[in-house]
Amino acid sequence: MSVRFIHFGDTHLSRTYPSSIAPERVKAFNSAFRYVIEKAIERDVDFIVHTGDLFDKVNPWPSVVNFVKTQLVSLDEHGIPFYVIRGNHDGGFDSEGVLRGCSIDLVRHPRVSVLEFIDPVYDSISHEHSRTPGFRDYLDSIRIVGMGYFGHNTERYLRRYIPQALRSDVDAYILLLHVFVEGYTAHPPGEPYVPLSSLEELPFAYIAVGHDHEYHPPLKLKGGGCIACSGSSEKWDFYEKDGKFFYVVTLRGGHVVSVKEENIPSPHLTKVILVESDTPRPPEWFAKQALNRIMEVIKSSDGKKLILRIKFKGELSKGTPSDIPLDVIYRSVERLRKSGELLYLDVSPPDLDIRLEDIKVKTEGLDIRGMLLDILGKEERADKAFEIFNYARNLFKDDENLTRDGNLKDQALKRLKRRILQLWDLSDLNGEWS
Ligand SMILES: [Mn+2]
Repeated sequence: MSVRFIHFGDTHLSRTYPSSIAPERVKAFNSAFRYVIEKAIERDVDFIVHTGDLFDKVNPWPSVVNFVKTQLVSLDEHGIPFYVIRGNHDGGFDSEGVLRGCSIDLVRHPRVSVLEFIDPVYDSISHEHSRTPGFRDYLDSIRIVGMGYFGHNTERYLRRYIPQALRSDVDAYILLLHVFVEGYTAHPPGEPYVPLSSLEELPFAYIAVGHDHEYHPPLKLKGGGCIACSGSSEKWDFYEKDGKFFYVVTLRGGHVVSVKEENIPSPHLTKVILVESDTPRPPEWFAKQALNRIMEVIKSSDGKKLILRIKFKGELSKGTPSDIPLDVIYRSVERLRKSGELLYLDVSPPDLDIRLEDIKVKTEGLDIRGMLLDILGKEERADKAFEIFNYARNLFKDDENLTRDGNLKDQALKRLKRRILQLWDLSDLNGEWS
């Protein structure tokens, strides 16, 4: 028999970043989710597997919870089961490993019987699934094993729950994971992962992987199965690659015969614009270049709304990063912001080398006495104030006088006060002011 299903994940519903355009972003994540559900109905697939991080947070917006329920109701009307596991964003356990609230619980609905939340720990303590912890069968022919997120304990849980799930005479096994897989996905240092070698020999026809937000092409395994990571469904931050996908998987006779990726469209174009120079340039150059690049991106935006971040890199030929006239950029894009083409723009802290010699000249050249004269009006007063300034400056130069926070210690402060009293001949105040 032939079975067709959709695999996607990391939908991060209710993602509110960047927060100033939270409603727009929440809508974009919803629309990616709706797109895949509609495709599932249109293609009349047998079921859907979701590899975790359904929601971005344990407490999603109520409107988003409602939205998901509506989508599940329409899957229900078409009889398409929705198998889902817990991602790290969905909650489930606190840092002590104690079972807590999980966002997926929020979308249970009396009208919906197609939602199958698979989790060995939740199942073990439930009335309904305690005898099938961590797995569900589709029509007695396909067993879907779901592991959810167990952090650094993942391998321990895999060893505990997988063998007991594999004792049956179904046509095929499918595994749902939410963890980095070393040898297939990224695995950032210090992050929990499972090695591909520990999965390769298991009798799974298809291993669906979530957690890594980048798409990875399906990989054939030694044991004859196939592993695939769909990535997230909408850019979660500025640094994810363009292009978001879901998979349509066909199984025949217990084996994967095809895995096709399909694009998930987005209403937004989220991009980092890197303005970089390999020769030293003045601050104005960086601003002008950023503006040109923004205009280029707009031309190629294809009607999508822009979410942009500017990053400066290189060396300044004069001045400091704060001399880059950002106001020129913001003023120039105001029209685009009003027309709605530009949703969001920020500038990340510049990574610019500056010419230290220039900066030094600038501070050394400050005319402190002149400034004091402007404020105090008379030469004699300015001279006294300038002497105090120098006295204080010398106190600050000696670490012995300073607290750990860089303030003057009591003893040094007393010396400074005494000097002030002396200079202005206020010694009769001494008692009150020491
Ligand atoms: Mn995720």
